[in-house]
Amino acid sequence: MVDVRDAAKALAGAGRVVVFTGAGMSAESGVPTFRDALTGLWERFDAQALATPQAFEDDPDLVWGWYEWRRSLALRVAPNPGHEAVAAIEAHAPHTVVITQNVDDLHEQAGSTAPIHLHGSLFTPRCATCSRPAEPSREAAPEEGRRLAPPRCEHCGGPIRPGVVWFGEALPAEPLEAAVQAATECDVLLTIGTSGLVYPAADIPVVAAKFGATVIQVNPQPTPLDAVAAFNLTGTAATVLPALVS
Ligand code: BV8
Ligand code: ZN
Repeated sequence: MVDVRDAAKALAGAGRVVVFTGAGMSAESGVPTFRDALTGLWERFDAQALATPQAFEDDPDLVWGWYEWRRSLALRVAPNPGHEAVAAIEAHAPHTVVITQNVDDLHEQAGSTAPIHLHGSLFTPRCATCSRPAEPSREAAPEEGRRLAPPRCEHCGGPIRPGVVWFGEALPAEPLEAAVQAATECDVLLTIGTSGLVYPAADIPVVAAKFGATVIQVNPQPTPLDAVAAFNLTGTAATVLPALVS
């Protein structure tokens, strides 16, 4: 594991670090990814087909039920040693910026102070009509794949939707700007557990490399980001990351 030692040296010597994470970061906590463990509902429905405004319009109960099942799962799981290693990196290098594509709160639970959520969160529902923030529902979550009618907005009666960014929706401007800014300024960018296929998020490691950062990738499979990574550490978040920070 010479690479891990050299990557750990590059990381330890970095002034500004960006940690960029995808679904693989939460896999060892028991949260299925989009492309690997296509379990249950995701066998019958392509996650991409469900994560769209069209799907919510066509079948709000199916989409709301799917997200409420995912939220109930996110509430039951715990951060894994990979999330803890990311929080340790932040403690060691105060100028660390964590950017995540994930909609769970496992980085926060592990102690990351203010991760940038490029694709929103399961915990910030809002009205699909007037955009007013809504309280997360107290209704019992459905089992995987069951329909559940979304609650209605107290203010305008519109349907409540998950606070995530769907395919075809623009990313929130502020988080995206902050993420790109951090990518242009960092010395090292760690990309962990992302297939690097969804844009514009997938551009973040590419921007960092273009601005001279050393990119370290942690992933069990090759991805398009192999091309910009100076270190490609083959392995999982919960096993490789603690070795990077020990
Ligand atoms: C937009 C929230 C425009 C919802 C998600 C070019 C430029 C801009 C846009 C596009 C473009 N080309 C195409 C587009 C459209 C589209 C897109 O990128 N499509 C792809 C499929 C080609 N992009 C969009 O629609 C974006 N919006 O561009 O809007 C616009 C502009 C102005 C005005 C109006 C519109 C919005 C995209 C956001 C979609 N929302 N999530 C939800 O969660 O339900 S995306 C979702 O999928 C995730 O957030 C993540 O981003 C993506 C999945 O990727 P990963 O996180 O990488 O996960 P994945 O399962 O794919 O891979 C897991 C990896 O982990 C694997 O490599 C695996 O090997 C590894 N792994 C497994 N186990 C482990 C592990 N690694 C480590 N440890 C382990 N244990
Ligand atoms: Zn409303």
